[in-house]
Amino acid sequence: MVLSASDKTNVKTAFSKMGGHAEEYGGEALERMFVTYPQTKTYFPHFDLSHGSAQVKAHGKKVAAALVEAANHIDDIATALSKLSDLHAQKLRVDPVNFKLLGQCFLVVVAIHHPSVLTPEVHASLDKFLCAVGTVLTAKYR
Ligand code: HEG
Repeated sequence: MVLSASDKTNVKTAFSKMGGHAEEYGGEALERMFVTYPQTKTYFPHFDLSHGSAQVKAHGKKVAAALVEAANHIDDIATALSKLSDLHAQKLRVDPVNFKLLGQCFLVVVAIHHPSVLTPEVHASLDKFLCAVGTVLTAKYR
């Protein structure tokens, strides 16, 4: 998954337009993932997954912060998310298909809140970026 120079610019611009909202978008993306793809709930048996759950919001903040970190270090996402990659590989072992599902949900949330940001080009760049993040988080599975 090679991001071109314009992909990198598109991703950084999109996140800057999201501004401080990225954190709540993480929670909204998670809620959509749990409702639309209920099999993803199996990884969170210890969470309250009901609408408006504080745990989902708090987790969404963490996920979004990791995405922002990756966007800020877009030339070396593997290093930026190295610890998170260890955690997903050694402890969480989330099936890689689920990263695609969360990525799609995140795109939908961006589309809802920032329809003018999500041109086809930016959509494609964000999709590549989210795939790259998923690849990093599943790269150390053995
Ligand atoms: Mg993962 C924990 C990021 C996809 C299931 N995830 C975490 C944490 C972060 C994170 C930052 C907290 C780590 C910590 O506490 O140190 N996750 C993250 C990203 C993405 C992702 C950036 C993809 C964009 N995660 C993902 C998916 C699933 C999943 C698709 C399952 C469907 N994550 C998961 C679980 C935990 C984390 C079960 C532990 C939650 C907890 O017990 O607090």
